[in-house]
Amino acid sequence: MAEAGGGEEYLFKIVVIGDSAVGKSNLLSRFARDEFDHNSKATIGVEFQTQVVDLDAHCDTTVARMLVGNKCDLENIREVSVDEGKGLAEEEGLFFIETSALDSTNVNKAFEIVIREIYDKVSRKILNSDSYKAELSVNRVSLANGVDLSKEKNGTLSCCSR
Ligand SMILES: Nc1nc2c(ncn2[C@@H]2O[C@H](COP(=O)(O)OP(=O)(O)OP(=O)(O)O)[C@@H](O)[C@H]2O)c(=O)[nH]1
Ligand SMILES: [Mg+2]
Repeated sequence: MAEAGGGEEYLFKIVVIGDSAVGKSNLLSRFARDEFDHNSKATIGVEFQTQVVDLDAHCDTTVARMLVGNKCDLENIREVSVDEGKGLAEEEGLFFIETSALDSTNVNKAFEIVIREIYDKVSRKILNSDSYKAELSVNRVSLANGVDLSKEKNGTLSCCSR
């Protein structure tokens, strides 16, 4: 977690899987580069794209799963209703969202929900970890052992100031 531009940097890996031609590559390219390809070729193997995202808020497993219904711009030839999609997602315990890589509907939102969920889970895990708790109690001991506690009131010495 390096400091960059005043914030912390995390690396999240997102795997997009689904039937052929549902729009996985275009969802990624819309998110990472704001590009859409009407004639995109079938992906052979795996493709990688990266994007930097700002998280402005804090966030037991460190995996988040989401069911994405892409091509929601094609309302006139819709085969799966929103309710059907939601129902399936609920059964599987997944977030659900409909997107369009073509007109950009919900593309950023879909990725942001997944990233935020992972971030929340990681943060909770760290806060609950024994090593983090141990570190807190060590700090408390050292504060009680002779450090000028008045500094703590000024906010220059506290467990949360790091
Ligand atoms: N109307 C519409 N077309 C889309 C959308 N997303 C992708 N497409 C089109 O659907 C076709 C397949 O898109 P891809 O992104 O290549 O699909 P894919 O899931 O990566 O396919 P594979 O690599 O074969 O697994 C292309 O012709 C895209 O232009 C969308 O949101 N709306
Ligand atoms: Mg593809």
